[in-house]
Amino acid sequence: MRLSRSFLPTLKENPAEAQITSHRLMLRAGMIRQTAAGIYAWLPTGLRVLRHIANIVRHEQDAVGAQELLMPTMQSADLWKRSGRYDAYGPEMLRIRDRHERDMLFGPTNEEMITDLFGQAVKSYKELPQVLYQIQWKFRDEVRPRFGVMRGREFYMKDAYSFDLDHASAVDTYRRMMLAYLRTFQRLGVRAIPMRADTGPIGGELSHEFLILAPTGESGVFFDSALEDQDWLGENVDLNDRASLEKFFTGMTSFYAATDEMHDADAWAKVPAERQREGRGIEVGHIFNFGRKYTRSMDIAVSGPDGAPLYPEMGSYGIGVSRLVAAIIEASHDDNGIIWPASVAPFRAAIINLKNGDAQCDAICEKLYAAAPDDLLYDDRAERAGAKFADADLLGHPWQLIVGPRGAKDGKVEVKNRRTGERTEETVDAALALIAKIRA
Ligand code: 5CA
Repeated sequence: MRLSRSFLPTLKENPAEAQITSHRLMLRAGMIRQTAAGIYAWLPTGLRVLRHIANIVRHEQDAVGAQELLMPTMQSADLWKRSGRYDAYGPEMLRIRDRHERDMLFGPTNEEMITDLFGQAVKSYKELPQVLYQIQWKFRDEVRPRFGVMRGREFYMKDAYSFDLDHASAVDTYRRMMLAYLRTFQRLGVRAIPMRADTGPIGGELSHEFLILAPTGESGVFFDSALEDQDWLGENVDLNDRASLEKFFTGMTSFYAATDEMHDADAWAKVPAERQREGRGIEVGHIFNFGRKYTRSMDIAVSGPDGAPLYPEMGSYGIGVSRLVAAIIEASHDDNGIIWPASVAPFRAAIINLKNGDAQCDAICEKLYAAAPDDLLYDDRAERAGAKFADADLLGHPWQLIVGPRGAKDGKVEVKNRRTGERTEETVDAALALIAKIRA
């Protein structure tokens, strides 16, 4: 992308309406704009990050055998009347009446719709287990939408739903999903700590929340720092073996982790003092096993081994994809702007031409840019160097490839690492190799 032609409305000043860093930086970096209270348009740079996150989420869901589908945002109230949640859900549900006076709603979540779809298609226990997911917009009419996309009214969520024959098999599914989540967050370049959670209105007994540490988080958290040191991508788990899943899960849950709601002072006291971590966290994911709550209330059964009707055990598994964009920024920024983990950065690197129109500078920049034009941001504007550096730091590209007349004479590019601030002088070929390496 050539910056001179991009729709990238950055702001120099801090917008008055933003109270937390991520909201401020997302507005300043031209990623989002508010269009109504708690409702945001995703501008090109913001959308790139949202897509990168969604793709990593998708990849790890597929890896544990979940299948993607896409359900509509608009739902019929009849579905929710069947489960009894239409009245129970309260004012957070946006209710709409169509021209035929039919009650509709903008989905806040999809348990009812997926259970109905499942019931129409699956008739025999032999077709279980099934895990289905979508990445789709949700609407919750929050009383106090705030902090930008962190707590929006319209937000992007990955929601998965599982159907199993019995409780033991539902627990296996839950554990596979747990592993998928840990791997997803690790690939996103953040640490999200799983904590035992209250099941709330969704119901059920087995539930974990995933929290990213940040001072602006809404929950207090207590955890054993050993959880931050695990390499979940390297963890060898046989997804088809119950004993292997159990070993992984008991190992993981043996480390203390709880939000203030579930905190247990006695268990906490047993964690070695040097490993005790206390702080605040942002909830970026939540997984639940709720047994037969919806299959029973909506009367969705398959025929069991003996021919008798059998109500599948269910779970649901959410990731706040749009909230993650803000949460990653809360966890990874400095005074100058965002510091993107390479896996989700809008661009692999920025190319900064310090002297547009200089034949050598232009030639090197064009050569670098040609290596990945869709994935590099080439600052070819007729701006001062200082303004270009400030924008590159604000936007948070993991690398800056700086081309000035002095270096260009010798065919050299200055390479700056945004996170460490380290600068090295490289040949054009070395810079090209770096471009190839990032997110390859
Ligand atoms: N049906 C279940 C899981 S599929 C469910 O809805 N779970 S949830 O209510 O916990 O939402 C899942 C995730 O969506 C949360 O962990 C959070 O990261 C995100 N989320 C929830 N409400 C909002 C909101 N108002 N703005 C942004 N993200 C939100």
